[in-house]
Amino acid sequence: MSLHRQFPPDFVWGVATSSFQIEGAAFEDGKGESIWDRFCKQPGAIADASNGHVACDHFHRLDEDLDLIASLGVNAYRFSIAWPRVQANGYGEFNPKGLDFYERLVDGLKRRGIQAWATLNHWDLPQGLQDRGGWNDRDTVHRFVDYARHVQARLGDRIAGLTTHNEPWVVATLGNEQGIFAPGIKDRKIATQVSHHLLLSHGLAMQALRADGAKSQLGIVLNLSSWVPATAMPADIAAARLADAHGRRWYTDPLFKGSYPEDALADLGADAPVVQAGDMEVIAQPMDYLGVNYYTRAVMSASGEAWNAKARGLPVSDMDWEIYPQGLTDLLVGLKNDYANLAPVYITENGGAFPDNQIQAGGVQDDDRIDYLRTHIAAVASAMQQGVPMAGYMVWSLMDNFEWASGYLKRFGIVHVDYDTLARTPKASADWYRQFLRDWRG
Ligand code: GBH
Repeated sequence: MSLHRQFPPDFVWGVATSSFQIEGAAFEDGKGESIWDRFCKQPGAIADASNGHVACDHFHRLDEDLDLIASLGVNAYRFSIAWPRVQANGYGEFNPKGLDFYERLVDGLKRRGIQAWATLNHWDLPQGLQDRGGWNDRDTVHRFVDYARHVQARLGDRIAGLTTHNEPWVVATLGNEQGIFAPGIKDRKIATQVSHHLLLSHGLAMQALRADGAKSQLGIVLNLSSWVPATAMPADIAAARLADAHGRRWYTDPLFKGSYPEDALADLGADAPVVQAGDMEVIAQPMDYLGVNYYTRAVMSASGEAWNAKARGLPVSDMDWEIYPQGLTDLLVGLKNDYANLAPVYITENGGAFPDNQIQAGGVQDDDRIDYLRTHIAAVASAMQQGVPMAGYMVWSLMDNFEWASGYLKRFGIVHVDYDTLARTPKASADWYRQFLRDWRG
């Protein structure tokens, strides 16, 4: 059966972006500094020494970008709201002008018949809160709940899906343990406390938003992989299991079972987070959906040696991440097997960075990206056939953008962005996605 026929008529198809990566207008209309604005100033932090001051200038090109999204034929658009735009310091006064922008965005989507999927935290925490300890400080949890309620009060009636956090693992581990992302802290004890506070703020926000009469579907987005051993040796199998505990079950167990995994806790020892009575029950609020971001699998060995897919001649993207669609099916089926109460699942990000060396007279012929998308969408179909409750799929990303520590050097878009002129040009993959969706609609 052809691929598009394998998806039901109510399936949600989208493209995804995030505020810091596309908006620019970093200090306009009262926007405060975010931890990423600050982190970009740290020498060596960003590969091309760039920042988010202009990015794709989406803030000033909203209408053009809305038309672009509509031209793809998607029925959903996933974006994020920059907290420091809505509340400069993350505490104190809210800035109505900040929400004006997102109101124009959701109204523009509504006019075009496209569902709005909004994420409240895609990493750009107000620097004002970081100065008070950031996610390591339990008070930030309550500041987040206030911010979430404020956004819902103004826009909630026009948002189909509201996501508390994007990839808490990245914030905790890359931001606070490895220090390669903002805020650039290298402390495992802090990182685990950060992860706990992110989860707690998710649960408290879910409760508060529902008490306020939420009209949107509420959930969280996790970056998940398929953790597999490099060999059949017991030590490698154990290493893969522990990596799965830290990377996946650390988040999915609290959300669906109300507890942290014992093996990860034992491994953390004194670095385990401080958990107060009642926290775990709050985190385990039933969710309307789980968002999953998938890019690659993770191959683990007991030696700790990194798996170099490229050196092994395996297919990789421009991030050097292995292209492994089967890992997406394995991951999804694993979630269904591990959690009887699993919520409907949306793939909220999937896509690949590919170098821009295929620019031709007519545009960008990114066949490798088309292959990536087609094979991963097929992997979703396969999971669905195996009983995983799949509800949607969103491509990362609508357009080339600020790829965090890689700056503007890595391109994930199905639309090309010329960073001199800021012109947008759909790549062949955008045409492919449009045609795929046309076929699916029938
Ligand atoms: C997502 O992060 C973000 O939500 C999005 O903003 C970003 O632009 C996009 O992906 C592309 O990066 O490091 O070799 O072990 C994804 C972050 C990517 C972190 C895969 C873990 C594992 C590969 N994750 N990564 S490796």
